[in-house]
Order: sequence, then C-alpha cells, then structure tokens
Amino acid sequence: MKLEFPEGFYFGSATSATQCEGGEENDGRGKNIWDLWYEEEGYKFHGAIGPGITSAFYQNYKEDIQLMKQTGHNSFRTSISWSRMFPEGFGEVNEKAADYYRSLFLELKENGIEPFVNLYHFDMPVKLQELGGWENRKVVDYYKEYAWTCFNLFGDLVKHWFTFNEPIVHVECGYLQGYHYPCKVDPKAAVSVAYHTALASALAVKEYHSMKQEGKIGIVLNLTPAYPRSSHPEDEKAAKIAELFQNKSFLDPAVKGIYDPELVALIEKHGLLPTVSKEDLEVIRQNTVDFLGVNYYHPFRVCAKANIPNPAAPFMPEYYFDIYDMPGKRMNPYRGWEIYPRGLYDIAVNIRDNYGNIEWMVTENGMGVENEGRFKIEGMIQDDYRIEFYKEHLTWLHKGIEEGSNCIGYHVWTFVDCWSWLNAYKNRYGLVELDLENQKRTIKKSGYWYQELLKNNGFET
Ligand code: BGP
Repeated sequence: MKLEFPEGFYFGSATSATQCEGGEENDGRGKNIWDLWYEEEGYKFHGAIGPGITSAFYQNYKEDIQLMKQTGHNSFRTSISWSRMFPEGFGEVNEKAADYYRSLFLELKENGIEPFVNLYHFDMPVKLQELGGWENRKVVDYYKEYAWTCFNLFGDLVKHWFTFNEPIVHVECGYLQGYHYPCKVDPKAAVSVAYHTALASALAVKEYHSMKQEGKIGIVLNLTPAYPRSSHPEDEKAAKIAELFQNKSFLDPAVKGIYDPELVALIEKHGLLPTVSKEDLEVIRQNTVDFLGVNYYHPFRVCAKANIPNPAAPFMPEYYFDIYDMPGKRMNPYRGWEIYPRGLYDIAVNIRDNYGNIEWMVTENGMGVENEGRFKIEGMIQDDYRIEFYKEHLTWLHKGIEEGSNCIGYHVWTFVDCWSWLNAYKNRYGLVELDLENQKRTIKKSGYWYQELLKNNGFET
C-alpha cells in the first residue's frame, strides 16, 4: 500500500547555525555561550571538539544546497546566529553576516527550497549572557530588536519564521539540571528564564505581524508526550504534571496566549512566581503563533513518586513524578532515548483536539548513531535502521493527517552530519555522511531512500 502525503507537503531537513556554520573566525561573528563554555571548561563530554569545527556550512552552503536539491528537498530549516548578526548582541548589524544570510536564503529559493528560519537555537551571545541572559528582562528587548532586524532584512525571502527552538531545553538544561551553560541549578532563575522566553517569542510575533510581510511565524517545541505507567489515578496524576511542565509550559502561552492555572498554582506553591507586568502578560495573550514546529524524538514514561521528595532540595518538576523505566521499551542505545513512533500520532491528535487544530509541522525527527563508519559497504553507510525509523514515524504521522490533524510538513534531523551540544560528532544523524577531516560529503543509504520518498511524495509500506 502506498502512503501518500498531501499535495505541497513540506519535506526536507533541519539544522541550526551553531551546529553547522563554523567558528567566530567567519567574518566577525561574536561569541555565543557555547564558544565560551568550551573555552572555559574544555570539552567535557566527547573529545575536544567545540562548535568551531563543523561542516563549515558558512563556506559550503552552495554545495550542500545542491545536494539537498538532488535529494528533492522542497524546504529546509536553519537558524540565524544572533551573535553573528550582532556580535555584541545589539547595536550595529554585522553587514557581512547580513550578506551571508541573504545569499543563503536566495540560494535556497533559487533552487526551489523554501527556507524555514529560526531566530534562536540555544545560542545566547556572550555579551548578553554577561548581563544575565534570559534572566534579564532587558535581554527580551534586545531579542525583539534582533528579530525585527531579521524580518526587515530577510522578510522578502523568508516566509516561514520560528522564534525559538525548544525553549524548555535551555530552561531545564541551563538552569535546573546544570548541564548546558550557564550550568545553574536555580529554580527561581529557571522560571524567570521560561517566562522571559515566552514573552520574547510573543514580542517577535507581534513585531512580525505588525510588519505585514504575508508570511507565517511560529515556535518550535520539543513535545514529549508523558505516558503514565498505569491507569492508577496516582500514575495518571504524575503524567499530567509532567505534561504541564514539559509541554504545556510553552505550548499554552504560544498557541493560546495563557498559562494553565494548575501550572501557575504549582509554581506559586513553591514560591517561584516571577515578577510580571500586566502589559507583558497582555503581549503574551494577544500574540499567539500562526503555526507550530514540533521536534519529536522520544516520549516520557512517568509514574507516581516512590518516595516523598526532600522539601529542602532545590525544586525540580520531578518533585511530582518519577521517570518510569518501562520494561521492554525499544531503545536507541546510543542516545539513550526510547523509540516510540506512535508518539507522533498522539501529538497530532493532541494538537487537533486541544489546540484548535492549528497548522503544524514536524521540525525535527531523527536517529543518532555512534560510530556509523562500521556500517559502510563499498563507500556507503548502510543505515537501514534509520530508514525503518523514518518509515515508522511517517506511518503514524500519516495516520494523524488522515484523521484530520493539520500537519503541513516533515523535516528530518539532519541533512549533513552535524556537531552536537553535548556529544560533538559521537552520534551521527545525517542523511549525508560528513568526513570532518577533508569536508567530504557522502550520501548514506537513507539519503537515497529519502530521495525516493520525496520524488513520490510518499512510500510503499
Ligand atoms: C534537539 C535539538 C537539536 C539536535 C537534536 C539531537 O533537541 O534541537 O539541536 O541537537 O536535538 O540531539 P543531540 O544532538 O543532543 O543528540
């Protein structure tokens, strides 16, 4: 049976500026927090490869766009580097950066590839982090200026914008769990960062709409369905609270303009509510997104807490639930993430039923694999596991679309193997293999499979 996607469905791939462009030596890019972290602490995780060493998309974008064209991409997402556009975070635009992004978006368009452009992918300029980053309300205004500048300079070419990628990640990893810069464990700061990010997103939406550029603006969220261990009310309650923190904390303000009262009550109970002005809350209420990007990698399995949490420990969402290690779950052993393709269908149904069936697309879905060179035969990586992964996810997505969910596209993570935040080049995700040493690209078996999929706008099951 052939699974066919709707006409005009956006198929392509995604990356982000820091993960593919290369270092600050490129035409005056200012440092972002990832450069700083590597300089300060070295690379703690997998060797000493920092964000300076990448597929050098800054230099190689024309070649990569030809490869995308060859595989039939009709769309592609990347991000703009804030510290490339504004090395200080604000002030004078770096003209070379503006020229680069214009040529990039033009090149994409000339090759029939629709650019989807994100403004912020974890990469706070160092100069603004020195002012407190997202903890500081002033940085929200600098972001608004940066967003306006991008719309103004590139809005004729770019008709699909995103304000943020996975904002919950910088909240959790940067301010609660301490493993993204600035590596804090500070619940009060985490709440204020979350709030300022939602506000910044709404302000960018407001600016964009006021400019009347006839495009769309959305936000990319890593929706992670939280499934309870059982139908026991305590397990279900735990899963509901996990959903509140993990998904609804950004989904509700972005799409509905409000915060769930239960979430607010929980945060208040722990004395963590930030100071907010009526005007800012009104900005969030009035400036909801036009469409949604969803990154999906894995679900959450959740159960009721086994032990009473220590009230003296810093507050974590996990105060209310435990992560349940479900026996028999399918794992990607390299990334430690469960593989659960049906999650994509559940997301599709949730958006349809609870978020006004807003237009949305899959902005990331992919499988990272360690040491992929061992799967090479006659020069090509035989990544059948990745093809299976995509087929299964697309099958569930297709079912969601058939049942009325308003999904307009699907982007894999990623096209050319890219640098990753915590594991550099350990896990490879690409449809195209990158030989870092000589910058050579070789299409993997999954790349050729994707080419067929795109040619046929679907595949045989
Ligand atoms: C998402 C990020 C991407 C990318 C991906 C894969 O959360 O938006 O930037 O990195 O995850 O994850 P990782 O690189 O950590 O394996």
